[in-house]
Amino acid sequence: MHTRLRGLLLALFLTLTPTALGQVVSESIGENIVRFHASAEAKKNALPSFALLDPKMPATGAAPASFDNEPEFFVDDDGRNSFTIEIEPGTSLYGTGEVPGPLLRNGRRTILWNSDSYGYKESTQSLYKSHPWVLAVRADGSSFGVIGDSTYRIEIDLTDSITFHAEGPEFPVIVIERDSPQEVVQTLAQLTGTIPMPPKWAIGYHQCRYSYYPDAQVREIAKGFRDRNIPADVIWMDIHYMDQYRIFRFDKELFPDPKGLNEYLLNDLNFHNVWMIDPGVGAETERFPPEGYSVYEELMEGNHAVKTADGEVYKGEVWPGWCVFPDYTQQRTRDWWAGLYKDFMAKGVTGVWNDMNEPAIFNVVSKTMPEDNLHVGDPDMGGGGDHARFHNVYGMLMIKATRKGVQEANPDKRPFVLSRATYLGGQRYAAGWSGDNSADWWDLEGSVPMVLNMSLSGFPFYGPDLGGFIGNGDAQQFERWFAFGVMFPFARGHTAVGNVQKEPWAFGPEVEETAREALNNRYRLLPYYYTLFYDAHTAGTPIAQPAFFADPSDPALRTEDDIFLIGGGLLVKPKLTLHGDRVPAMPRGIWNPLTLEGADNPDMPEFFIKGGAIIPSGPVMQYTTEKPLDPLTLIVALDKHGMAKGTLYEDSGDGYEFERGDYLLSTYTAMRKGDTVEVSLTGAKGEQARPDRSLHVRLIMENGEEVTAHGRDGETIKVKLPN
Ligand code: NBV
Repeated sequence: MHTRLRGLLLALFLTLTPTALGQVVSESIGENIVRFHASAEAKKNALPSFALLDPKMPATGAAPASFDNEPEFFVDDDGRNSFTIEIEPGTSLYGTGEVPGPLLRNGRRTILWNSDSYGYKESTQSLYKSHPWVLAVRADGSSFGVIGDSTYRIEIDLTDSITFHAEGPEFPVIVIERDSPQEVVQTLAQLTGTIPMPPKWAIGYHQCRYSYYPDAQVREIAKGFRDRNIPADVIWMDIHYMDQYRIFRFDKELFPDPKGLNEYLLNDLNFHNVWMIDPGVGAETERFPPEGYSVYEELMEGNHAVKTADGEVYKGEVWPGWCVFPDYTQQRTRDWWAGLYKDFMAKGVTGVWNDMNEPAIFNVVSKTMPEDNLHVGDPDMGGGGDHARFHNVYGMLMIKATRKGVQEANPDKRPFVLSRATYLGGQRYAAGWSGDNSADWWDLEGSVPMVLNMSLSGFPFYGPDLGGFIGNGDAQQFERWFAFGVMFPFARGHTAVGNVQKEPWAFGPEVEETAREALNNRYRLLPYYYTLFYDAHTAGTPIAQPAFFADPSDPALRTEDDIFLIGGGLLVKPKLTLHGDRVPAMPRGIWNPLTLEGADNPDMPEFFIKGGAIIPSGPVMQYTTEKPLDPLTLIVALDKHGMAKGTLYEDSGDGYEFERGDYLLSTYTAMRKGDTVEVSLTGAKGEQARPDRSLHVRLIMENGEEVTAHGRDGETIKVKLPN
């Protein structure tokens, strides 16, 4: 090329891109998964990944020549390392983790910086979690996903392209190309990890409050569920159980015998328990005389604390007053932290709740620790660095350590940990919730897209504080929220100190009845939910799914967040607005109205089953392990070919024997033959013997009417179609 022309073109290029960088390096890290670096230098200096299962994931070869979805790297006017991926018209953008507002993220800006965002609303730019991830669905339904693999503060700008601006050094960009959004999300899970299989009790209903105390109230609330026949599995202990807010310590007056309490809950009421642990360790001050708070002493003696830029132990104010903070970037500190759970769990604790782990700090404008604080950082995470680098992964490293501790304390049980802060990939360690929402119709409605975008960001085990954390709300709002909210993967009622009581019965008999019906439905559908958790664990398939998953090429569904799917087969249509004045777009094809309990209750959601789906269900139970799955009821809807298919996963509900074959994964198939439908077992995996049990079939017709038939599991059941 003529030198002057080349010069001109280069000048033009440089004016168009704020600061163009060197030659982009691209490499495959899987089939149609390409990792891009801004330059060879950037590749050489890339920090290990916190998101990926393998922090130093090796390249598998050169990027395919056909892969043309390439980021353009540049440095923006603020000096931030940035990249842009252009999108074709008709491309819908989702993900970006925990975000307020609608499902569709086109036109939005999100700032990834884990923040204690009490009372967030649509304009809040940073919530508690950071997911540098965008899912893009093109007009034809083909899809791609983008990871901006940096832990620093990132601005994701989706105003007219996919643009990331990160405050730290140059970082790799990973692009996943697939035929459908489902495959992109599954591939994200392969790269960043799937959820561990939860204990079965954790997919039941959870009752929480900030806080139930003293222990007598905990007993009374748990018993309140059993006396009223309202299903529930777990009761939660918030910070008031602690002795002067000191973690791993119980208030001697309010909770004199935590072991006795936990034993009573489990043995007498079949309730599991979850107790809160925050990261801030109360420092010994005048308020807390040095009479031997071993957690603090060990932390100081073991040199486990996060330091200031001057190398002093950093102190920040949280619940106990001045606190010091474990530096979870070191394996030895995570091991120490994990070890603290030994005695704690020995008190019969069954689950742990890590709150405030952004980390949240009181009385400072930033609401967190200074960005120039120092973390030691093990060599495998690229060594130490400032808080600006580790802020967004602080919570994730905490739950990594917590999970390890909980696991080691009870090696034969599956841990349950809930976290407020986390980062892309954090689904490997804990479930999550949407923090301090409000008892407000905006929050009620917004809880659907929040759950969905987290699900689309590889984080399926998630839900909001049902009924709202901040404020009282009212009976109608609570009733509506509860009625559909217990269908979310993580189903927990919670509210703040000072609010009215918000147990299912607290708003009177009508609301109580709705709550009972809603929970009865959740518990009837437990076999389906448990199977979906297994699918999430093994294949990374999201549990709650957006309507557009039913038909990614239907433009009408791209913005639809008034309805959601549970698995591929069940559609939930909640009553989201006070007057029920919005009509959602429904997916095309066969979706038959499904009658569940409370079908004539105007506050209950409507349910639909997809033509072609078989949904396994069971008897109503008061807790997840109350009864054997007998009868097993298969809810069936035929597709246009007169076929349907579904699976059922069963195991002991806890422990790890399932990894050694002790499970049963059954495939059921329905087929229309003339005027009958035959439902049979067409596949079985796993070593667990098939229980000798009744099998019921509910064949749901297009108008919602149903025909039923009964037999034994393993036999073919024939259902006669009505004329
Ligand atoms: O531990 C108290 C609360 C907790 O109930 C809530 O769920 C967390 O998001 N916690 C925040 C601390 C203070 C809230 C004002």
